[in-house]
Amino acid sequence: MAKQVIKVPDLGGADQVDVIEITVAAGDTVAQEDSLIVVEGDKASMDVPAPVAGKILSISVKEGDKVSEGDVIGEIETDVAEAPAEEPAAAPAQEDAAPAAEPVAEAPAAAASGEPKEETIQIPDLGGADAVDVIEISVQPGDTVEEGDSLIVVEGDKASMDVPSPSAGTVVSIAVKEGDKVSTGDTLGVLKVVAAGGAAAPAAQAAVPAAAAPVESAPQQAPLSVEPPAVPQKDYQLERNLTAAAQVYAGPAVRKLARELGVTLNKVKPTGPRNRVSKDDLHNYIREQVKKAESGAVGGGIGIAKMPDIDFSQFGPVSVEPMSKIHKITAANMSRNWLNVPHVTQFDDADITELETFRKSMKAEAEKRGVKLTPVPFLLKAVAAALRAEPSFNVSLHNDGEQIVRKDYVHVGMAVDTPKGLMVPVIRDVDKKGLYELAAEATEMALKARDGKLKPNEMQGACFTISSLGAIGGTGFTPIVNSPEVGILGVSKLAVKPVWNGEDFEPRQMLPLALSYDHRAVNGGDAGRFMTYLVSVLADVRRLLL
Ligand code: CAO
Repeated sequence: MAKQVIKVPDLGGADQVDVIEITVAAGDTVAQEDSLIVVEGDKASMDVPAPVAGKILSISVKEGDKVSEGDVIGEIETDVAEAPAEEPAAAPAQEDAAPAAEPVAEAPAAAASGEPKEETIQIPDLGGADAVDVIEISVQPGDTVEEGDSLIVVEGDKASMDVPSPSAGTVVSIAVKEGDKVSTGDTLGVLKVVAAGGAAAPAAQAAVPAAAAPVESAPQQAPLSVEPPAVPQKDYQLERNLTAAAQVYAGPAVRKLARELGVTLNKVKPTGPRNRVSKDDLHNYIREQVKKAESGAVGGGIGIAKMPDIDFSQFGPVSVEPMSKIHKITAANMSRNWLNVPHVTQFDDADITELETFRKSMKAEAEKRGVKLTPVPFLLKAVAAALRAEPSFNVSLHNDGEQIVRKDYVHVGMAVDTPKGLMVPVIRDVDKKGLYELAAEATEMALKARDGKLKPNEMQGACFTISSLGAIGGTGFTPIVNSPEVGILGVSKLAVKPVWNGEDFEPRQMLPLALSYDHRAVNGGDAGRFMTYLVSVLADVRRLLL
């Protein structure tokens, strides 16, 4: 075991950078290259990595301190013998960081005339890092930039950095996008440079020494994948015109963690120096979100407070019994659908006087065939016809929120009230089946549901649901859409009502209907047409033959 002093490595020419985050504490065990602290200069932030694996004995800097190359930041206990102070502790092979003198921006040879000149901008020397991620695009075509203004922000394993404009000018094009991987020499874009009397040539090269500085002075300790450029001559930061995302200040380790956790950084409240988002801020944000989720307060900002726990026995005698599995599933589905689906319910009464006359006339024949002809098979058939006539209801919203799924089959769910709870068996290809067949199938499915004999696939794949409370009673109710379906028909008890026929009030048998729909998928006009068609078919079932 040997103690080793940890020092700030080569900062690529930057001096007096801020310590913005301490990522370890005394006693922590770290692997070589693990981040110990995060420092930030004017143009870039970077992790200071552990030079060797070991146990942290102390960290002698704190957030807000200023440090320079060679400053001691702590001590580590390691199995590796400490290198002599003058020798690089872990001098990396620098083959990949060699091209110190190689120009990375084309010098505008003809710009001396003072005429605007289009200049290709290339990714500068990245201090040995290769294929780094473009994490932010700070400008867009047409933007005017000063020399040194950030064009894009890139991030490697250990640091993020701005890629500065080599000259003042107008951005003509940017050839990369967020998420791209870039390496030194890759084309970044095109800049129109206005040079006054030949001044543009040195200006265009200005970024080269700045970005190449770390290469010229090879890292003394553990190598950094991306080195920050040299501290600029003036405070370009003030002039930067960054996008909202780019205005969030965070170290690379925090950015990486945020990406891994899927957190949008500009939602996190920063408490670090210079309004920087720290790891603690990120953790606090996530803790808050989890707390909200557990209290049921999430879901598009609905902010519903959790129900209080109530001891009902204080009000009178009670008994507590477990909910059936079906009841629990129904409860979860109802909440999900109620909260996720913007519901609209449209009402109408269908005049089924003729349908009832016909149904009653067919009842005896149906019984001979062993089926019970209630209004439900007629409703199934009429709904199937309406789904074909108004296919706007025969859809589902794709989960990506970008697409709509149109169905070329007509399967209809039928809500069945069972002692164990609500079940919804599905009758397939309703549009292709006759009334007797539908009556038989509806009865069979209802019996199976009540006997708990439905198979999972017999409750899947519906395009639409019918919930009939007609045999029970009521004048109307608003059913909840059974998502991913987008419509449900609630049927109430048939009632004889006086209907004006133009000359007189006539007693007609009116069936109250309530059509609930998902307004994300279906518009009021579609619903109006669907309902009108449905009512017309129920009023005159001969239309089903058309
Ligand atoms: N108005 C008046 N009478 C009606 C009617 C209506 N809208 N619908 C059915 N009826 C009559 C039937 O004609 C039958 O009368 P007869 O025996 O004289 O012919 C009687 O009511 C009983 O019908 P049924 O219940 O045996 O059969 P059905 O086809 O009407 O219904 C089913 C089948 C499975 C839909 C029904 O039994 C059921 O479970 N309904 C409840 C659905 C439910 O719970 N929905 C709520 C979901 S949200 O919580």
